[in-house]
Amino acid sequence: MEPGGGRQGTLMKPDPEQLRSSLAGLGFDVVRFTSVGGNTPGGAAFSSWLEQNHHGEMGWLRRSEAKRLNPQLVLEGAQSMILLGVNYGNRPPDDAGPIWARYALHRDYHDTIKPALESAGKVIETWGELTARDYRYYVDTGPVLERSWAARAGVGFTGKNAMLMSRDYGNWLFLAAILVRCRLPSDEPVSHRWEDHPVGTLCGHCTACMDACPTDALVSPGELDARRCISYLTIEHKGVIPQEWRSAIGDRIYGCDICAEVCPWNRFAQTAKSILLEKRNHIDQLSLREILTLTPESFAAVFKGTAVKRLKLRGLLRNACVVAANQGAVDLLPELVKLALHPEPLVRAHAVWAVRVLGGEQRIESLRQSEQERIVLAEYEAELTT
Ligand code: B12
Ligand code: SF4
Ligand code: SF4
Repeated sequence: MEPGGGRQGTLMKPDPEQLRSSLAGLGFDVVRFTSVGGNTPGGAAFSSWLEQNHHGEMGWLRRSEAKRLNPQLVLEGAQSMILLGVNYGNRPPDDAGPIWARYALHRDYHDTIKPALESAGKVIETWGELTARDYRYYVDTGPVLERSWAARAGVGFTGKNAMLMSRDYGNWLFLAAILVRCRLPSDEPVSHRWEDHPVGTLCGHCTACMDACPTDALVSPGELDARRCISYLTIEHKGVIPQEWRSAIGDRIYGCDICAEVCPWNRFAQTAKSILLEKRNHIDQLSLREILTLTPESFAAVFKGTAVKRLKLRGLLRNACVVAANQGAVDLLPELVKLALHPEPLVRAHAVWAVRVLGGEQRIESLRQSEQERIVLAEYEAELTT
């Protein structure tokens, strides 16, 4: 029997273009196909990245290494992968307040793209006379090297900033992948040199992203040390932000798009229009004072349905304290002093640091006597380097 179950095995289905247009009709801006045969693109780079501990505390990436390197462990009998893109970026950040990653200004893409993938599954079933066991879809959180497969499928090319860069949409593209147990004709990659030169195929001599990164996290073209990356430090990293990176975080309260924003390829990016996006622009209207005074209730109400909710209030307050210190916001000292009494040690630690950076040390001196938590005491004692 064919891997993947008999009849539907290796047969090329009648009209792949019909499938492509039906999937585009669900709101996907890009629909590309590639074969999953041969070497897994980016596989060696991924293993070497893990070897160097560039993933930091994201242990789930290491745990899923075997699957990421072999789609057959994800869906036995898979023959093709459908790579989908949803264009989301067209709004420069509002310079006045704290800066949010652009993707955070929409309803959580995991929540909006998943139902569309579910519908895509139904389309695939009808189109190919397949069953739900013949495909598997993911957006972001699955064990699939989405950017590398997307490069092979010609969604775009890999920039020196490690982003998947589309000619039509720049890097403002969410990616999703569907593994299928049927053969689809492979679309061409952006450049035939892709296999030899996976990174920076169309970057030329430009190094704008590497030069602009405030923490030098792009340690070589296309290679990012997550432990230094502001996106990792403000979202994925759950503990105390190491002091050495705090000032480089600047105004970035959640995620970072600096290496994306400076990329000249984004000049050609079209305006986002997918029905899968729901703007939540009000988030970037919040002042730092409003953020520093959020309660569990107001946090839940404001960030409901956004990716930020997963950071939790303590993570957001941690980041807000860092931004307040970086902005020299002495007018926010009263709010920060209150946070030095917050029930979460993580918040107290960053509040203590911010108060000290802003010159308000004597205002929290009395709190120090009753402090028991090691991570907070360390902030009272630390030598300030900013
Ligand atoms: C872990 C992760 C992170 C980590 C690590 C990022 C990284 N660069 O590795 C952190 C938290 C830092 C992060 C940050 C961001 N992320 Co992220 N992240 C992921 C996740 C879950 C896995 C990525 C991964 O496996 N990284 C390991 C590296 C080695 O693999 P890679 O970057 O995917 O693949 C590269 C290498 O294989 C390389 N490569 C291939 N061959 C070779 C050969 C050589 C010699 C070299 C050097 C490299 C190389 O090219 C590939 C593309 O860069 C993916 C979703 C997924 N399932 O893939 C989303 C994903 C990559 N993230 C995404 C986004 C949007 C972001 C942010 C923009 C969010 C933000 N605004 O804060 C930033 C961008 C930072 C950046 N410049 O990469 C999108 C990217 C979309 C796109 N157009 O590229 C993805 C695909 C999620 C999605 N479904 O849309 N992310
Ligand atoms: S997201 Fe920000 S910190 Fe991370 S590599 Fe890009 S510019 Fe550097
Ligand atoms: S900024 Fe320049 S080097 Fe970086 S990805 Fe864009 S074109 Fe490539």
